[in-house]
Amino acid sequence: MFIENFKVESPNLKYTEEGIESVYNYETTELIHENKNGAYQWTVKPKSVQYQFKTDTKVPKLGVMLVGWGGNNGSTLTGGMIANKEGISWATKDKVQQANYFGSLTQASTIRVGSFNGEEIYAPFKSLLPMVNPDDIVLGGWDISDMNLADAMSRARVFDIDLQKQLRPYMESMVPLPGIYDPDFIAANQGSRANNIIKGTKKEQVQQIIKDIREFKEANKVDKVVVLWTANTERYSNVIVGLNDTEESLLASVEKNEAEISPSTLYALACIYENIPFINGSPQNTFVPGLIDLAIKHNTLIGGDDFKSGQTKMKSVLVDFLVGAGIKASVVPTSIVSYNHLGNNDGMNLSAPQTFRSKEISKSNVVDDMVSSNGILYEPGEHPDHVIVIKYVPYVGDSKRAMDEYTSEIFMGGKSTIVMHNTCEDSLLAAPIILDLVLLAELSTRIQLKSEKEGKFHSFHPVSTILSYLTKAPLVPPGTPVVNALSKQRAMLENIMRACVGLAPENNMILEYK
Ligand code: NAI
Ligand code: DG6
Repeated sequence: MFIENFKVESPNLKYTEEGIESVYNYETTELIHENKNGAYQWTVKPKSVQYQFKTDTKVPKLGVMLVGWGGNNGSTLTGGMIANKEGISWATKDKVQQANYFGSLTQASTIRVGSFNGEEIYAPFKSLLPMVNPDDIVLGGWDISDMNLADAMSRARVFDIDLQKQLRPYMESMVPLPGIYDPDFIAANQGSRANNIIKGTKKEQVQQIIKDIREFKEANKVDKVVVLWTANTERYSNVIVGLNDTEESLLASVEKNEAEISPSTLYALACIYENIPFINGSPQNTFVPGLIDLAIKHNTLIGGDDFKSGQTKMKSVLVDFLVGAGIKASVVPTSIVSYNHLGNNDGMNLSAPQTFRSKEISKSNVVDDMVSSNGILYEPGEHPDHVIVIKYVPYVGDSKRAMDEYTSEIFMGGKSTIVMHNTCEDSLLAAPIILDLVLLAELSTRIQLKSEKEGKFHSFHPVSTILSYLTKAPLVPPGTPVVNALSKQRAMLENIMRACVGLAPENNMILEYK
């Protein structure tokens, strides 16, 4: 059964003028590792740590600035949000279609709140904590192409034509601000659309981005801004001692106008100075070590990398299932081949070897945690063969074809091969993820926590791990384990939000019926 909303009543929870305060017992383990006569012995001790959470429930008026606003993702998200807000419906050859947010964790998924009269009760994910309503978001951003959002939507060829016609009047006046363009970081084939460019040195470009954010905030009277990179995939920046390896070297390099500082790093730098959350939806290493240092110092949220939209999402479910199924009647993936072809501008940009390499890296590392979790199936250091292929085929436009083959070893040396083929518009997968990223980033800046050992409340670590469900290569603070398995990523996010309202993690034990 589905309920729209609920209120938690608990001695561990207090509703105050400012928000919600909860006390939460974090049940975890302590591991002890001893070398006894040359053999390692592990001891696991249950451990309970008390945490307090404080969530500011005042939902701000939010501005979202997209880098690459006029791209397929940017124009699709913009059109989708307008269609939802205005309640637009349109005729397709099958039916009259209503706008929706399918694919968005926050807007279209549910959480289990308990059992009632033998029935499981579910509520919207977004009912857990107060979140910004997408209808109230003000969108803006930058693009190196000056095309207005209505024309950009037509160029993208994602929406049905009847919907495009209805959206056009809302989007014609939306024009991206000039962006930072450096042809060295993206494919040469992007040069022809770069007609909307911020001139000047790198330092001046950062100053211009800061000015743009301030003016956007002022003009739209928004309380907060989140910036998200959905621009072209860049090549990796070289990380070099003395160039960008520390905060000091990075800032000095910007002063010196060093060529190796990428546009995405410059946008992020501007955001960190302004204490504006910055999310990287592409695979490149925007967050060079010096930038991470700076974000930590300024306590500004950064999150990334690369939207986890389709093929990789599936992979982080399937490989988790395969490896989690164990030995005997189980399967062991020994090779994964992910091929895809697409014909949008993203595909064209990725046809250059340097930008493809960024994507290859983010698409390849996604099974590491699952593989290393099972020493019965894999020797230490052993990995499945994992090959990524991306081809640019203009004819298919945004409708990406993704083909995957998973070959596994099953019981007694048998082989099992699973083949998947997916056809769908890439931007329709990415747009709801962008929305989730900005909503969750904003929410997480309103949460404070402290453990029983800490005297003062503090925000989450600025390198935001709770966004990892939405990213292919989750950026984590130094020394933090990377979790790629989709169900674990979702559980982490949901359970942290439950803790904020004094609810225990979802344990799926259903003991009341045992
Ligand atoms: P797109 O090529 O249609 O849009 C990118 C936009 O960024 C273009 O309009 C371009 O002019 C603009 N741009 C390039 N460099 C810029 C800069 N320095 N400053 C401002 N604007 C700049 O690409 P699309 O399909 O929208 O994808 C965007 C990014 O998202 C790509 O990096 C892609 O790899 C990534 N991505 C997309 C996924 C999807 O499912 N659609 C999933 C995962 C990642
Ligand atoms: C080709 O792979 C283009 C890319 O931008 C992908 O569409 C994107 O990274 C999709 O990610 P996923 O989650 O489907 O692997």
